[in-house]
Amino acid sequence: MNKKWWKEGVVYQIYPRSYKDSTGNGVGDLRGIIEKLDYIQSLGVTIIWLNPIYTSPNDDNGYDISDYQNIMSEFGTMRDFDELLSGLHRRGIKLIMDLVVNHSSDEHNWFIHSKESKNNRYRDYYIWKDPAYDKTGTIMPPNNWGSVFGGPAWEYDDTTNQYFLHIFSKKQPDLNWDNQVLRNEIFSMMNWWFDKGIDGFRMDVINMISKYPDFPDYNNNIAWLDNKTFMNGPNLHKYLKEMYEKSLKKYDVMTVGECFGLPLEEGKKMAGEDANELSMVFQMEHVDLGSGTYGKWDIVPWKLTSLKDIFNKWYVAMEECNGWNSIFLMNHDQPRSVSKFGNDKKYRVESAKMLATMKLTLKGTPYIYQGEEIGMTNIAIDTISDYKDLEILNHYKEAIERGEKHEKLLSAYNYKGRDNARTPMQWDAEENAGFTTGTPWLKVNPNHKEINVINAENDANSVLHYYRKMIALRNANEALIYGTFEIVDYSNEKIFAYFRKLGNTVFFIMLNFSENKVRFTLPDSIAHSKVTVIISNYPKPETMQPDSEYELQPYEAIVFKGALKM
Ligand code: ISL
Repeated sequence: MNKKWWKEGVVYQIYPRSYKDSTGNGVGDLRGIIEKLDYIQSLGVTIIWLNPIYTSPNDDNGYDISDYQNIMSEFGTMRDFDELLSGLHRRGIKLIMDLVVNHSSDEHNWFIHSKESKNNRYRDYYIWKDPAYDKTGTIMPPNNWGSVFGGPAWEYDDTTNQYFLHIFSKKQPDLNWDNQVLRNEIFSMMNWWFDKGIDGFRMDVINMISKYPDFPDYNNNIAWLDNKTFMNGPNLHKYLKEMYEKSLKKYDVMTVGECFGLPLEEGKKMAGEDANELSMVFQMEHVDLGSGTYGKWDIVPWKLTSLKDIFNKWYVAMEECNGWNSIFLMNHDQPRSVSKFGNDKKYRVESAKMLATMKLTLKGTPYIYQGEEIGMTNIAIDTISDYKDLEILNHYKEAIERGEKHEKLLSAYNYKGRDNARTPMQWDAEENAGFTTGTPWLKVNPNHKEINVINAENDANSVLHYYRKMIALRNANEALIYGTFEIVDYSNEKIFAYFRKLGNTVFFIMLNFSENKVRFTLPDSIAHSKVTVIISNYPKPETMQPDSEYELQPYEAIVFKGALKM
């Protein structure tokens, strides 16, 4: 397996709207990020992923782009961007941008022209279809696909009497990747950013760019699960290879493709070492744990063994193709990791550190989402108008019409809603958490009085200091990057324990995912050996000679390294 900077790096994801507002208009911006560059560097991270900062009417917070080569005015100017990029590079930090090319905004010039007539040169940049008709002759969308954000995935346009496809909101029409001219426009736009000096792209819903050509109806109404419609279509790999040839190959860059509903085999074809497609993918199976048969808002308990299964099968798959994984527990679309996978009440600090230990010791590039490094939690919202996410707002409207109960819906949103991740970054205990001097665009979590960067800096036992140590540990140990991964006591529902091995170096990691004390039988190679305790979230001696059994404290994480009898 080849060594690469992006395998050895640690990524910090910044959601600019919620990071730091430098103007007082309540919206985070590029100059706000520039103010925080020293803080970012102090974490030890080496790569930043910025959520979309391009010109956008913000129907979906920048995931609806109207100009791919300009900066959203709320966020600043291209000069601010250039300053941010050079400020990062000066500090030895790379920058990857969000590439949102499954769809554009309906306010993009391409779409404005595309709508005008059936035979203009932009018509075929988007997916237009004739209406279908039911038995009574009533006009119907071309098929039964629903939009991820509610309602049908087709919008009728009476200028030309056709429907256009929008898998997301109707202000996010899907681009037609079957059109070579459109593809070339996208590749040259990518090259323009690479020539400016950026270091890669995170690619939004990239496995949706190739649709099944006959646009078949779903077999069921759970879109993500149906693989023969708009995901993983027949030309996916052809288009990604073309992107590689016409753009990626010319630069030393990193790419990560966001892929819902991605079969392992497809993932291998994308991220394998010789695939000539992407550096890695975000498979989403583990963040989907806790969703029932009816989808995201159907909340069911999740099991530790399922989490192990997912990490393990993607580990094995990537070993088979010499590929590389991404390791993340949340992003801007997911609830806070400590609220979902840890315990944000009694054991917030312990469990946030335990999750940090896992993220930085699994095999793959780790991603930290802003605020995760101080153990930020979900927010409790009890008024629907305090939510700003269109996914929640659209779902609420439809669900209430169907007769679902307000309380049940709010509790689902409080647990899983995307706004949990998007509340402003908590810098201090002051009003608005030091995020803005104005009115924040989304509520600040009231727990910022306790959970904030200043408090964390001043507390030697904080999640923040622990993150710094974990990042430094991973950066300094090749075995934690390139070493093999081997789970011990697989069926244990409370403890996730595993080896990382490279050459003579062995790490043994034990993570307690429960609020109980748990006795764990150590593998023979560890029991009765003299081992170094590299790090733990509880006070521990520097070396130990553990018995055959080790008792873990609630949410304990402990990493042994040592002269082990292998
Ligand atoms: O969880 C989801 C499905 O219910 C969505 O939030 C999912 O994350 C999304 O559909 C795919 O994500 C990406 O594309 C979207 C954008 O809204 C997300 O923020 C982005 O990460 C459309 O561009």
